[in-house]
Amino acid sequence: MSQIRSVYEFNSAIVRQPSTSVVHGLRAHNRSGPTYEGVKDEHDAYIAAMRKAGVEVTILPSLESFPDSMFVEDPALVFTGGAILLRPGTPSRVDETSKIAPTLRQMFDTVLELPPPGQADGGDVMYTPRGFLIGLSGRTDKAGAEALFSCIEQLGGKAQIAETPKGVLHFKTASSLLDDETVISTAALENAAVFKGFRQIIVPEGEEPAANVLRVNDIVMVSADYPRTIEMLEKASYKLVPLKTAEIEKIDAGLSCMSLRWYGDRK
Ligand code: CIR
Repeated sequence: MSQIRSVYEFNSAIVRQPSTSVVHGLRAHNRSGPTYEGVKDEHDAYIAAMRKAGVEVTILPSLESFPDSMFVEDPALVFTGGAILLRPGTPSRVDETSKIAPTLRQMFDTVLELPPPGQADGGDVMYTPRGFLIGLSGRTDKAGAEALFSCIEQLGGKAQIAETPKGVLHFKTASSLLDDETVISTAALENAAVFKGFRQIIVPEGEEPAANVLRVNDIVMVSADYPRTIEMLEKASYKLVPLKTAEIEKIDAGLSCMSLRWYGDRK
């Protein structure tokens, strides 16, 4: 196995094409859904940005019966040491795991299955140099978080359990890793115990969805729709790649949700 330099160094990613049913994707608020064409454009630009950042992208075919299946981050967790098949915390997404499992079994030597009971979504899991942070949320319950904790330990990793702010879909909807010492988050996570010791950048009020950025190698993918956050990150000298997210945000998604990323020797 090659020596990995940081938790955001990636050479491989899996994405899934959006299905036309994405217009019916889950959303917490009763607002109108995205257009298929709009989502597809955002997804295409995301894949192009990943490739430009030096990542080999495997594109899986769309799954019409699963409107949210393009958000491959949720049914599994991957890292250099292996993959873990999760149990998404909402009924319409549970079977996405069995759809992605064969691909992961092909690509990873070690694939664990989250033991029952409990549920956990990958959107609640942040990979940091100090280990994984697993946020409890409406999708990840205590039993799921504890089961995931032991799977991570079995694969030689470390984990800590965190709280997701009320009313927020996932832990990473409200926070992301920017570099080895720095996280970006909404004000609701400003004093979170799990971020003690990290430098924290807080997104301006009114730009909360901008907290879901995606660090990939030397770049940070950021939503193009939040100029004050972009300005803050530029001042902090991050190399930004702004990407449109207005359509996927209509179904509560952000940049991290659209891929599974890892560094490893390709099989
Ligand atoms: C859902 O509610 O499951 C999708 N509409 C959005 C999933 C976003 N995933 C993520 O943040 N990891």
